[in-house]
Amino acid sequence: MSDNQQFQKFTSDPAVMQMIAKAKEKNIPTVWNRYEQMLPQCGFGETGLCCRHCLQGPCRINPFEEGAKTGICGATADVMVARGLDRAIAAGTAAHSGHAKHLAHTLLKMTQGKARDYKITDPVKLKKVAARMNIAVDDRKDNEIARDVALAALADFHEKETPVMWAASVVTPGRVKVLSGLGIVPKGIDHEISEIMHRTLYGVDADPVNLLLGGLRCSVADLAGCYMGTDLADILFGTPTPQVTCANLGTLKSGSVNVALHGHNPVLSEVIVQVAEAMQDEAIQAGADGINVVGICCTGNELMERHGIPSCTHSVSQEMALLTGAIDVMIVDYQCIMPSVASVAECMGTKVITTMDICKITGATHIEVKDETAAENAKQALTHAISSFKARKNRKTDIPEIKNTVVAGFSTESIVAALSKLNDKDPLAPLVDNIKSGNIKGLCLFAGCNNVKISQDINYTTMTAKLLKENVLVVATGCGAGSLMRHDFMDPSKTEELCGKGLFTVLNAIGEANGLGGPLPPVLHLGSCVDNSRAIEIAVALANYLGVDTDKLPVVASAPEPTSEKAISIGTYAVSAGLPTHVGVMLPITGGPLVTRILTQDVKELTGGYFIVEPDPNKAADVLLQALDERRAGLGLE
Ligand code: NFS
Ligand code: SF4
Repeated sequence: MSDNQQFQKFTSDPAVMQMIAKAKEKNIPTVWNRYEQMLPQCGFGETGLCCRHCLQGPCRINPFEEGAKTGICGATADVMVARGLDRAIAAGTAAHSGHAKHLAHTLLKMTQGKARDYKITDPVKLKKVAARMNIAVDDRKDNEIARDVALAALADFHEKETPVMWAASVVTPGRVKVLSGLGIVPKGIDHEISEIMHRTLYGVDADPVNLLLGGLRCSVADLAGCYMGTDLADILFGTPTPQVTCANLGTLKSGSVNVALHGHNPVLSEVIVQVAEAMQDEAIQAGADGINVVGICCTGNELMERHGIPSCTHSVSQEMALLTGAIDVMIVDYQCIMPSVASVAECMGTKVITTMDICKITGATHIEVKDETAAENAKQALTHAISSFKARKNRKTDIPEIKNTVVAGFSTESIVAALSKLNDKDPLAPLVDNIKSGNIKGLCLFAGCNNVKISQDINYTTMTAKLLKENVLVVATGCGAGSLMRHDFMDPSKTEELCGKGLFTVLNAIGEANGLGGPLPPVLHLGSCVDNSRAIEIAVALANYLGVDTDKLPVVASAPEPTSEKAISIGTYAVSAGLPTHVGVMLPITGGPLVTRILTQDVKELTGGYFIVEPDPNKAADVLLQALDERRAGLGLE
C-alpha cells in the first residue's frame, strides 16, 4: 500500500498526507496517533450518558442492558443528555461572545484614545450597525458613534429589561415573534451562559424539555455574539471584499520568515500583519526574502477575507504546518489551538508564542498582547520570528508543493454590490428570480471544523460536489471554508466543471457583470466561524424580500465534520433560526431518546428548524436536497 493510500483514512488533503508521512518517519506523535490510542472510546460518553455534575458521580446509565436507569440523584437519561448539551452550547456561546466582547473593549478604548494601533476602517459599516441598534448617526462624529456602538455591545452582555439587541435586531420580525412566543429571546449574553450553568447544576432543572428550551435561548445569545463579532471586526478592520489568494501548505516559503497566525480574533492578527509589513527590511537584513504571514483556522479566514492573506491549513491538520519545518513562529490567541502544537514545535526546533492571558500553553513562549501596546507586542513576537529564521535558514524544509487558488471575502455587502451590477435598483432581485426559476435550487451553508474521527475534508467535498451539481448555491465559513478552499472549491476556473448548469449561469453572469471575465468561484467564502452571522444576514435579507420568515426559505446548513462546542452552539442557533441543520458526527445526545426525538423532529413545530444527524455524506446531501425541495414546494416553487 502506498503511503497516500495508507493515509487516506486520516485526510483527503494530499499536502497533509505528505506531512503525516514525515511525522511517521520522524516518530513525532500527531492527533491521529493520539486518537488511535484513545480507541475504543467510551460508549457512555459518546451517547451522553455519563454525568459528572456532582461529587457523588460519575454516574453512568446503560440504556440497553440491565443496570442503572437513572443517576444516583435520579436524573434520567434524557435529563443527563439535555444538561450536557446545554453546557456545550453555553461553552460555545462563551467563546464566540468572549471574542466579540474583546472587540467591543478594543473599539471602546480606541474611541478613548487608549488603543492607538486601532482605527475605524469602515465608517459605512459603523453607521449601518449603529442605525440597527437605534443609535443616532446624523451630524455625529464617527468616534462618538463608535463609542455608543461599543457601549451598546457591552450592555448586551448583562441581564436587562430589553432583549439582547444583537439578537432581536438581526432576525426577521416574524422570528422575533416566534422566539418571544417560546420564551427564548435572550436577555443578556453572559446572563444566558450563567443561567445554563445554574440550571444544569446538581439538583436544578430536571425537565428535558425545559432544559432544551434553555439551550435554544442560549443559542440565540450565541448568534448575537457571532453577529457582534462580525460587526465590530468589520468596523475596525474593514468589511470583506473579494480577494484572489491561495491556500494550503504550499503557501509557506522556505526562504522567508514564515509567521503562522492561529486562533480567532483579528484584534491580534491585524496588528501583526501591519507590523510585519513594517519589518520586512529587518527580515531581509537577516537574509530572508521577507516576512511571509499565513493564517491557520479562523484567524486565517479573518485575514484572508479582508487582506487576501493565504491560509496555510485548518483544524485537525494544524500540527502539519509545523512539520514542514518552515514555520519560524506560530503566534496564537485563543480557541481551537491544540496544546500539542507546543511539543511539535519543539521537535521541529521552532516556537509557539501565546498572547492572551486566558490561553497559555506549557512549552510555549508567552508575550502578552494588550490593546494599549499591541504594535509593540507584535514587534516583540516578530523579532522572535526573525531570530528563529536565522537559526533555521540553513536547515532543510519539507514544504509540499501544493497550493490552491482561492477567491475569498464575500460579505453580504460585497455580494449585494456584485448583484447590483445586474440590477442596481433592486440588487436582490436577480438572486431571488434565479431561485424562483430553479436556476438556483436553494442555499447551503457549510460551517464547522474537521474532526479526527473523519478522513479530513471528505464529508465537505463529497457533499459540496453533489449539492453544486444540483444547483445549490454553497457558502462556507470557518474550517469548512478552509476545507473547501484546499480542494479547489473556491477557484473560479473550476466553477463550470463543478456546478450544475443553472448555478453556473448565475455565477457566470455575476462574474461577467463585475468585470471578472469569468464566473464567481463555485463556493463563496463568507469568512470565519463568527461570520456565520453573514449567512444569517443573507437568509434574513432573502426572507424579508420575499415577505416570509427564515423557516420557509430553501436554505439549509451543515456542519459535516464538527469538533468544537462552538459548532454545537452554531448548529443550535441555525435550528433556532428555522433551518434544517445537518451534523456529520454523532452528538452526545443519542442516549436520550426523548431529547433525540425533540431535536430531530418535534422542534420543527416550534422553530421550523431541526437537526439531521447523518454520518454518511452521500445520504446527508440527499437529505438536504430533499429538505430544499420541501421548502421550495412550501413556497409554491417547482
Ligand atoms: Ni469554528 Fe474556528 Fe475551525 Fe471549528 Fe475551530 S477554527 S471558530 S470551531 S476548528 S471551524
Ligand atoms: Fe450522578 Fe446526579 Fe451527580 Fe450527575 S448530578 S453525577 S447524575 S448524582
